[in-house]
Amino acid sequence: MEVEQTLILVKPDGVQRGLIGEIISRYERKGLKLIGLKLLQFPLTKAEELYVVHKGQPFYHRLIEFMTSKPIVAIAIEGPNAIKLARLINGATDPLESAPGSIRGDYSTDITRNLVHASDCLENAKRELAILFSPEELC
Ligand code: FUP
Repeated sequence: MEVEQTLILVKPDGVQRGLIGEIISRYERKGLKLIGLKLLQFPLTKAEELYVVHKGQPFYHRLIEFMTSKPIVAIAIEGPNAIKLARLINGATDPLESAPGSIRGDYSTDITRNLVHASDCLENAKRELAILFSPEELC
């Protein structure tokens, strides 16, 4: 059982729809620990850094525009197998595959406006946490 840290983002649609509390409670009630939390307007350069692997994809510009359009909430989470667990709690990217009970499965029908982001592996979790949090911002 690996204790891991991962990055979660509540995307602009989650903030605008008033779902911050509902979303955070999903990770908390699972037993994952919040070690960093902030509301911010996502700077363009940081959004591009986060989604660098998607550069060139047909949805890339739409995604960057969406992520920088309104405030987001960045959350650092820690716990056993936190990376995989956070992605299970979020649900699949495709709205036709996100299971009821997951955040996307319960609240979203759209592949871009899908409420949440979570890092997909240890390497990306480290890289993405460093984009959103300085070491002293993590408790
Ligand atoms: P996920 O890991 O579930 O957040 O999904 P991906 O890393 O595959 O995609 C990152 C983001 O790109 C998604 F959250 C939304 C966006 N995206 C689209 O807008 N259209 C697509 O066809 C695929 C992804």
